[in-house]
Amino acid sequence: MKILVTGGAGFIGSNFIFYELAKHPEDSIICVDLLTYAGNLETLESVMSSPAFKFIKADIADQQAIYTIFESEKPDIVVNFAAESHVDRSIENPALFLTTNVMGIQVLLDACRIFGIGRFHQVSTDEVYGDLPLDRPDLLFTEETQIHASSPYSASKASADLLTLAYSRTFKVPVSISRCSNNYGPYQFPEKLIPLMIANALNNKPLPVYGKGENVRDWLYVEDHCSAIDLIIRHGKEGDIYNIGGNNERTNLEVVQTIIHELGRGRIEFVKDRAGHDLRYAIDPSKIHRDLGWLPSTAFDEGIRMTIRWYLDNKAWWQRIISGEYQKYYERMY
Ligand code: NAD
Ligand code: TDX
Repeated sequence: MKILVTGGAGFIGSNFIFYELAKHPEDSIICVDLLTYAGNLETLESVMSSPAFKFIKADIADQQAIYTIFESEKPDIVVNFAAESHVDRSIENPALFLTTNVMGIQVLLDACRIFGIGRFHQVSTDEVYGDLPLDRPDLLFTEETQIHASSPYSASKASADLLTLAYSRTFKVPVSISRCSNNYGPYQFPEKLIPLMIANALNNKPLPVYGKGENVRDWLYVEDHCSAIDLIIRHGKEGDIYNIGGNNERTNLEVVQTIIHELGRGRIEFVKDRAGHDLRYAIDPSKIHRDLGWLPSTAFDEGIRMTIRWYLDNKAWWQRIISGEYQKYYERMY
């Protein structure tokens, strides 16, 4: 089987490529990525020379480029990770989020419709459901929860989900959607909470916690997200949505304090809150467990230790990022 993975030079996409090549050596992967600030070919170094892997630099919103790839490569499955993925950047520049996350997916779905596909899988997020109150731990997002996006990022991802479902109903494109909670693990860009805090602590910079640090996120080790997507694209029902999460809720403050404890260093600085900051995300993953037998295999305490170890062992990877384009953005934000 030939799997076209978009956004494979980013955090989750690259981890998915490693997972697939190891688990299904009979399959081949074509990675299509624009190599934006978040895409890093260095991450894919270990698979670049594999005969089962091919990299193509292209923009998912570039119709001609995408049609040419579909025509020449004839993929069996498309897994779409490509996106602008950072909420704070979407508050700074919403337009880019619409171009990639909405127009880009329309181009991909049209390509699937025109050239044919076995499955188009959209990698979505729990953020499309909006947020939950902090004082109602009984409430969780299910697949039936109404879409209620808060940020330009989550609105663009919700639009992508709606387009995916529309192409399924109108054009009978075989689709599936997964909505996952916050991921963490190796190769995450150091603008997201966990790698930013690790990098700042190691660079003797303050750890910027938004507001009072009371917001809650539901954390999942990236490999568990990859195993869930692998199951959905092979055994998931066409047209279905699957929530993915590990029942691992933590306040931001708890996460940052864990990192400080594990590293033995780091100083918190409470900073201005994010505009429209979602209070709490919490996924009910019972459908994917019931229907596909999926369960996460990495507990948070173990996952955070493995992640910290990875950032300690791979300083060159993230130090290069911090000294480059990201630095300019970082200076504008703080
Ligand atoms: P990331 O920012 O690390 O990677 C995104 C990748 O997409 C980069 O390699 C980038 O170069 C590429 N890209 C961006 N615009 C492109 C375009 N126009 N054409 C082709 N490639 C383009 O993101 P991530 O954290 O790995 O997230 C991957 C996907 O998973 C996203 O769709 C995101 O919405 C979703 N998701 C992320 C999380 C999370 O916690 N990180 C949770 C749930 C869902
Ligand atoms: O410096 C920071 N300080 C801080 O307190 C940063 C970067 C974040 N935060 C807070 C904001 C959030 O409550 O930490 C929490 C996590 O922030 P992010 O890492 O930016 O993630 P989040 O906004 O929750 O979105 C993530 O999860 C869902 C991903 O970035 C999305 O791509 C995914 O869809």
